[in-house]
Amino acid sequence: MQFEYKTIQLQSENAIWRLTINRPESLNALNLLVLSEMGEALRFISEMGFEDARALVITGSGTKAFVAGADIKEMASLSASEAVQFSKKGQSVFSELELIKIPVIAAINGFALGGGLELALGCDFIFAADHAKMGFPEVSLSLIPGFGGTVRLARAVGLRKARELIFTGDMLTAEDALRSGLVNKVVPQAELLSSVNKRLEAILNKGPVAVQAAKKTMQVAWDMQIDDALDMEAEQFGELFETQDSREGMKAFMEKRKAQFTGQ
Ligand code: CO8
Repeated sequence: MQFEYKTIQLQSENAIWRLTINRPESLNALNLLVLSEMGEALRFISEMGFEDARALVITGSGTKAFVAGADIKEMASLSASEAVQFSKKGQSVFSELELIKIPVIAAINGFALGGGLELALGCDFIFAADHAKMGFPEVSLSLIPGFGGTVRLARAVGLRKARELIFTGDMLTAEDALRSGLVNKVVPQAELLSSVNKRLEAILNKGPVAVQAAKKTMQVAWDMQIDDALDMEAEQFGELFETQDSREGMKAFMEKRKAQFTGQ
């Protein structure tokens, strides 16, 4: 399938989609067009059925940068109200990413700065190449993160570490990021996409409706009071008992065979 995007590339293999931010001349910086095209691509993928879309990998083109932030050259001329609009546009695309049904893995192949790290934080997991560097350098521009970073970084690494990173603008190496719990795994650049695919295999063998329910429950319950969150978990747990896959999963266990899931 051919797509007409100018700033991203979208491809799929065996129902695993890969979205590549493709502006290498600007270290894949996010401008309004990238955000619009990403939003369009996410809506396209989210309308697909189980057979056609099982997971999404997000990466940047080349080996130098995942995404080096929002496009500073485009941002420099924004008025205050245009900056609010730009911020809200990025926030809404990354929230769509967070809520898309299928698992999403960020494959950080170089610098992930500012808006780039905010993009990665909207993904379910982060894998990083060993030369990757990440951080929030916005204070060096006398700005703050504006695509969700002030909220999501604290949730990922805790408020104290997040404050330190955002107040100083320091960059973390991939190994530091691993130690902080910001990334799940660090691998050599040449193995980045194959490692992501290998991890995805472990997920794709499992009941897809259950993985989606786990994603939704963990995402939505995060903002709830504990009693409401536990109610939601119980409801989602119950709903799975209405699926063929959960019957098949439990039956296969008892019959000592591998379950055949259909996404129903
Ligand atoms: N925006 C636009 N262009 C960029 C960006 C960027 N974020 N990053 C790099 N580029 C461009 C450079 O200008 C350069 O272009 P040119 O050759 O035309 O001068 C090209 O990419 C290559 O970059 P460098 O020559 O700088 O490469 P280096 O290897 O010397 O340095 C760095 C790499 C360290 C990554 C460096 O490019 C850098 O510091 N980039 C900016 C990083 C940054 O500050 N990111 C945060 C941006 S602000 C942000 O993300 C806020 C998000 C929320 C927005 C809310 C809206 C209001």
